[in-house]
Amino acid sequence: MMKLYSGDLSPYSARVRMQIYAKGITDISIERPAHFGTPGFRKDFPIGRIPVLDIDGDAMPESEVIAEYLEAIYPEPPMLGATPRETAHIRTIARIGDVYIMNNMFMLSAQSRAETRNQGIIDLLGGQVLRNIKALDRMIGRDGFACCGRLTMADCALVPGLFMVENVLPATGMEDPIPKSANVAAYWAAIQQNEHAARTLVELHRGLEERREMIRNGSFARMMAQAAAAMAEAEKD
Ligand SMILES: N[C@@H](CCC(=O)N[C@@H](CS)C(=O)NCC(=O)O)C(=O)O
Repeated sequence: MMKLYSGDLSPYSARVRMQIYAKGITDISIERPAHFGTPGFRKDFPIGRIPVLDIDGDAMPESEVIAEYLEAIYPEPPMLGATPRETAHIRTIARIGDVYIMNNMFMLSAQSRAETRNQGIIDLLGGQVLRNIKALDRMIGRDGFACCGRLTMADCALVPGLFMVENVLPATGMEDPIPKSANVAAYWAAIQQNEHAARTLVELHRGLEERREMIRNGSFARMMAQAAAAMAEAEKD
């Protein structure tokens, strides 16, 4: 049985989970790796990030690569296009979700802690998010889906990206740009009604609540300090 190493709050993992739900795939178990964030995890998986798809011990990293692989081996229902042009369009919007929104939001997420905030990082990465939401506003579908009038891999990448924009960007002191981008706002309201998006969003919100509680009770800072010390020790070898 294949395993997806995943975490509730990981937007990249959420992208793959949403695709798994939308395809009705039931023979992939989804689990949080117990040693995630430790030197052992990096030893097993050189990139050291989730998601990872474990295919009988053969580890495949990178959400986009996993998504394309799953599309190839579970082609129904199709989440790419009916024509090469449609597929290119879906991949373009998915890249906006991944490269232009999620990547910047993931790097920004550490800036939500006021004590260690660096305004230069917020201005740089947050500025990119604002620019990219404006671009998305001109490109996004107007019928409740990212494109092509049905759920595609583009929606799977946008849903976790927009979740991060709505829920994490304000914690860095920046205003959420979604309400001011009419087409993105309409899409965001509509896609949250989709059952697969809604299920993924419940998990993302659960992960965010857990993380915020860990920040409040100090266990997140302790965990990060332990992880940094263990990594430094492992790198001496
Ligand atoms: N480009 C990667 C990014 C994956 C990624 O950054 N995952 C985060 C969780 S959302 C992670 O594992 N971070 C651990 C770390 O930065 O050490 C993908 O698309 O899968």
